[in-house]
Amino acid sequence: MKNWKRLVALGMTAMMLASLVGCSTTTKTDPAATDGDKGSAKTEASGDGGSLEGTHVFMFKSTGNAFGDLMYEGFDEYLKAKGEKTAYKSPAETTVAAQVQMLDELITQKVASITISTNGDAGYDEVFKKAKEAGIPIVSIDSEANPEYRVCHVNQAEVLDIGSYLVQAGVLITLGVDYPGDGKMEETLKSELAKYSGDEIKLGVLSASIDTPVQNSWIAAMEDELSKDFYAGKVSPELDKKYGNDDLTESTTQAQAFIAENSVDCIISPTTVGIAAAGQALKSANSDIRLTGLGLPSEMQSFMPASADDDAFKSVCPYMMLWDVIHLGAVAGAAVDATLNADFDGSVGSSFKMDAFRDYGAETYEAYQSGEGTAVLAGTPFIFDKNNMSEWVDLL
Ligand code: RAM
Repeated sequence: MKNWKRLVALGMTAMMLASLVGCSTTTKTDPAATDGDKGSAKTEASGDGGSLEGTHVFMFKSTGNAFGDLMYEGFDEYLKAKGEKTAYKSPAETTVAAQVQMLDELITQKVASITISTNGDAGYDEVFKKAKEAGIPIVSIDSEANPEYRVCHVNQAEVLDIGSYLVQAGVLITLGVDYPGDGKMEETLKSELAKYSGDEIKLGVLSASIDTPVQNSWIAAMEDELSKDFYAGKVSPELDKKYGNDDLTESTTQAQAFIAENSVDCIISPTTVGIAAAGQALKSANSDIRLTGLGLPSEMQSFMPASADDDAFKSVCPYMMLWDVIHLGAVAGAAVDATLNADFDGSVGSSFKMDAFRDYGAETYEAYQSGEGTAVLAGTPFIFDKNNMSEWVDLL
C-alpha cells in the first residue's frame, strides 16, 4: 500500500477526502512504459496520416519537461479509453509567442479541443478568440488561460495551500526539523520559531519564467504566508527570487548564483525543472544551502533521502511536495470530454462525472469561482520524504 502523505490542512472538502481515502491501493503502473518519454518531447497524434482534425490537443509550456509529459500521459490514457484521439503539442521555446503560433496552426487544422498550460497572462486573446469562434473549447491546466476564453481551469491544488506549505517546509528544513507529519506543519513551525533566537532566516526562490502565471501565484502566496505575525523578526519577509525559465542550463546557472552569493538558507523551487537543477548544483558544490519545492520523485532521488532509516539532513532536499500529475492530466481529459459530449459548460455549479482512473474511483467535479473565471479542483499536494520516496520514484 502506498504511503499517501497528504497535506490535509487547508481547503479540503469532505468529498475530496473521501475520494482520496478511497485511493489507498496502488496499481503499479509499469514505469518502463513511460520512462522513455520522461524529459523528452513526445509528440503523438493518434490520428491517421498526421491529420489533427478531431484530435484533442494537450499543449504544455514547452517540450523537454517530464511534468508536462506525465500530465499528457494521464490526459491521453483517459481520452483514449473513451475512444478519442489525442496529440501532445508543445513549442521548443517556453514563450507566449511560440505557443500562440502553434495554437494558430492547430485551429486551422480543426482540432477538437485544446488543453493548455500557458507561458504568460497576456498575448493569447486573439488566438483564443479565434478558437472560440471555430467552436474549439479551451481548458487550462497548471498555468491558467484567460477566463474569458477558457471553459474552466483544472487546478492541481489550492494556491494558498501550496504557498504556505512551501514556506513552512523551507523554514522547518532550515531549522533542521524533519517532516512533522500530515496536518502538523503549521503548529510545528510556530513552536519551533517561538524557540528560535538565531539570525533572521532568509529564503530564496528559484522559479520558472518571470511571467508564468502559476509560479507567480505561488510566489504571491508565499509572500502572504511570510507576512504572518509568527514569522516577524525570525524569517525575512523578502524572498530572494531568481528565474531559470524551466530550462536546465539556465536554472543551474541561477542555482550556482545562489551558492556564490551564499545569502539564503534554503532555496524553494516551485518548478520540477528548477528543483532538480538546484539539487544537482547544491550537491556538486557540497553547499550548506538546503532545498525544497515542487519536484518529481524520479528526478529528485539523488538529492533526497531514500528510506526511513536515512538522516534526511544528509541530503540537500530533505522533503518536498507535488501532486499526482498523471491524475491531473486525466481530470483535464474528463473536463474536455464532458464539455464536448455531456453538458459541462464550466459555469459555477456546472459539473461532470469522471470515470474511474487507475487508483481513483469515479468522481464528480464541480466548477467553482476562481478569480475572474472558474476551476475544478483535481487534488491536494503530497509530501515526499524519506518514508515514502521509494514508493513514488517509479510512478512520478
Ligand atoms: C514545472 C512546471 C509547472 C509546475 C511544476 C511543479 O515543471 O513549471 O508549471 O507546476 O513544475
